[in-house]
Amino acid sequence: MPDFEALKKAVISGKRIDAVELTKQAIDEGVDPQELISRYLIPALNVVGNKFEKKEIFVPEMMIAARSMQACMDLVKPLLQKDVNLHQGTVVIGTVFGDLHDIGKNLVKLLLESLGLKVIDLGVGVKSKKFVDAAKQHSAGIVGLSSLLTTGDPYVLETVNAMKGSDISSNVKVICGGAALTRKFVEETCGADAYAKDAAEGVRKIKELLGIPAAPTPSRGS
Ligand code: B1M
Repeated sequence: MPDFEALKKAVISGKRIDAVELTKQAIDEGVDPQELISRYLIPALNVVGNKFEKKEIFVPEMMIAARSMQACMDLVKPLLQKDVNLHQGTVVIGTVFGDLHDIGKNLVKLLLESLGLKVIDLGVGVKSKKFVDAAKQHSAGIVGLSSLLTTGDPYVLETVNAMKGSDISSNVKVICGGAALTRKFVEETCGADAYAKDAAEGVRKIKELLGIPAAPTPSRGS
């Protein structure tokens, strides 16, 4: 069995080379890449967040841990990119203005691309106008906002308002996710079409909003 606890520890303590080596081992042993991300890599960063909150570590350590996670994600990425040529629709995605966190956004992007959706990634610190302009330019069916900081709430609201007040509002749905957000704020206060608590829910809701049928559940014994 791959040493998952060692992998978590390597990410938490920012030992990038060890983290990469342990990820390679897990991949070689056939561990499911999505499980690797959701059961070990994301929880490792949650531990980092808790340590930061308790002032046991500071921004540089948090940054080094994030880089280790990203190096592991780079290894997992090709395993998730399967049906990239299906073109089932276009999604514009970005982290809201004032916020530089992008690991969650990148994960959502990766999962969407693996389903054959075209993703226009606007990066981090994105202003509301840029979301609207990109949605128009690319005839997107969905605009996805990521927000990790509570100070980002006004920009989430501003961006949803800008999308809903634009002349393309009837063609584009808006979905928001990220640790700072709640369903109530996103759907009731901002009036977005959907909130997603994690990447898997985000992908499922984006498919629903675009009218893409859910994958058939394998029948018993198949
Ligand atoms: Co920052 N940071 N950080 N940070 N950081 C948090 C978010 C924080 C909660 C840590 C803490 O205090 N516990 C805290 C925010 C507190 C708050 O606002 N309530 C915080 C802070 C305060 C800060 C700074 C202000 C610190 C400072 O400078 N004093 C600063 C802000 C800089 C800025 O943005 N302007 C800062 C900086 C950084 C680093 C640069 C060091 C680094 C980011 C590196 C990077 O992203 N490239 C960093 C990190 C790594 C974190 C933590 C530890 C981990 C974030 C992460 O990547 N998680 C984080 C604590 C935590 O979250 N536990 C923290 C893994 C990732 C996969 O999860 O992004 O939540 P997440 O995405 C999830 C879901 O939220 C969802 O799906 C993903 C997977 O399931 N999701 C979506 C996200 N976007 C979605 C979009 C969707 C759908 C789902 O549809 C479109």
